[in-house]
Amino acid sequence: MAVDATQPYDDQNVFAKILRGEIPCRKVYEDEWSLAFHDINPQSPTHILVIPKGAYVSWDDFSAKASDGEITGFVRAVGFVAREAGLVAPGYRLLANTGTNSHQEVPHLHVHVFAGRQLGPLLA
Ligand code: DGP
Repeated sequence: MAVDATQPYDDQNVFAKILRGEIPCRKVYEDEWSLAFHDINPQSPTHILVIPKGAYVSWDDFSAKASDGEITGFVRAVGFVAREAGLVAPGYRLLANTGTNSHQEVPHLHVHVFAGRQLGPLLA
């Protein structure tokens, strides 16, 4: 079910459980601010999710409430993950679904990193 991006943070969401180590993930990268892991249902040969460690429902919540350190750390982590995976030269796409119309399903901010094939038009 799609997420209402204005809802309060639900600490029982699946990415909160991954952050607490209650359910496993295939980890790609972790630092003070961020965790990156492979999507369970990949839509491209490389499909990584990068999430902030803080409790933010969506891009809206994060951009409004996160500290400058969290925002800088998270943005740098997304770039680092893509660079370390060798995705810069072939190219990659970032996507952060926010709210009902975008089809956001997990109510913890996540940036999708899609790569490994020629991607289609932006709004498929
Ligand atoms: P979105 O529609 O933008 O909210 O994308 C949610 C993504 O999260 C979707 O591509 C599948 C992925 N996902 C959902 N549950 C899990 C999980 O338990 N583990 C992992 N690794 N990914 C998950």
